[in-house]
Amino acid sequence: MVRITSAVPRLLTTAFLTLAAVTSASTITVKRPQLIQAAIDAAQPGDHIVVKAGVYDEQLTIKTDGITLTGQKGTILVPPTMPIPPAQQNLCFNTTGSDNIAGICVQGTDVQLAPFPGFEHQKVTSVGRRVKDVTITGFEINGFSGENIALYGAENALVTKNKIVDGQVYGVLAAGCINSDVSDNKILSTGLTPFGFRLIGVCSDNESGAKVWTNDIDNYGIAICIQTNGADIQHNHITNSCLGAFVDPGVNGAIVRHNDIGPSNPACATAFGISTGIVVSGINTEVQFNTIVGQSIGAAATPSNVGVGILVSDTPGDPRLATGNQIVRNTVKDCQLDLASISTGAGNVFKKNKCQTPASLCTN
Ligand SMILES: *[C@@H]1O[C@H](CO)[C@@H](O)[C@H](O)[C@H]1NC(C)=O
Ligand SMILES: CC(=O)N[C@H]1CO[C@H](CO)[C@@H](O)[C@@H]1O
Repeated sequence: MVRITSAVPRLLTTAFLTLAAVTSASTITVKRPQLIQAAIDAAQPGDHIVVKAGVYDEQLTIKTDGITLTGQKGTILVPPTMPIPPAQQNLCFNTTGSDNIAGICVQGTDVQLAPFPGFEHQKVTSVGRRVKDVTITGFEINGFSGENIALYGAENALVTKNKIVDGQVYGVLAAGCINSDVSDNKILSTGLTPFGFRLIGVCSDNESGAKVWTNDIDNYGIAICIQTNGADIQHNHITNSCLGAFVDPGVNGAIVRHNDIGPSNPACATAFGISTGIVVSGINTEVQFNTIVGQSIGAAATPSNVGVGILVSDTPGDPRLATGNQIVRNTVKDCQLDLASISTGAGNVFKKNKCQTPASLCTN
């Protein structure tokens, strides 16, 4: 008896809080030929926008906190057929050069960008206010010229259970964000373009907090680029890439664990010139329990350029050396060279890896 009576007020409180939440946030349904952007513009913080199946040719911009954007099964976002007029260009326009556009741009307020460096993306130099708690789920997003999804100055953004196809430069990019989470997505490129590989599957160039878990990434030049201190990159399944995961110079304390990488795409030999499961150019990276197979650039291999399973490497011309990286308990097989270090940095450790070549790095 005592336990039941004490439980009642708690249940009532829970019910009351649930009702309060329901009345302050509403669900907005979008159905062709309505525009998704119109629903986003009308939404209040915390609203849930549910998009019914259909093909929507729009570029989307989300600036409101707490928006959950859900695509029901069969909801496909493709680029608008007309060029985006300047008045409708969002912050993500041209962040990858070439007047490229993003499919979904989640953008903070007063986000300042560095100039386009000529490759990859414009970096964030400061953010006035981050847009918080935006979730994107259930969509197929297909064929945008820049990023299929770009998060610029977001906090606690979640990109999950989407099918992200043929983003020309990025499948998903998070830049200047805090706690971005890109998990459980299928991110793929359907083939080479006249320019070679589509560039990057997922990149986290955050201020802090970057989680990239359990994605399937196929056929990108670089599957995952890691540019956030402490980034958490786990349980991803990567196939047909030329670089599976790349930890950039200066990035401190990234965790790269339990990823399954390989084999590389045979086209890497000519279209990319390199094939490596994991490149570690950062500091204090934990590379553990990954399985990497079949990194090869075929007959074009030379002693200084072969397919490598895990490579610790400084970046030529960059003074930030790779130091303190731990390459431990990985399984690497069928690569031209399973492990390699060409870094002059101190404290890089190869330990307890299951592999064959070279014996000097594999036997300790
Ligand atoms: C897009 O970016 C490129 C490279 O920074 C620049 O040359 C070009 O003028 C930009 N385009 C527009 C419309 O601003
Ligand atoms: C690794 C890292 O922190 N990269 C960038 C994240 O974003 C901030 C700005 O918001 C940059 O200053 C960092 O260089």
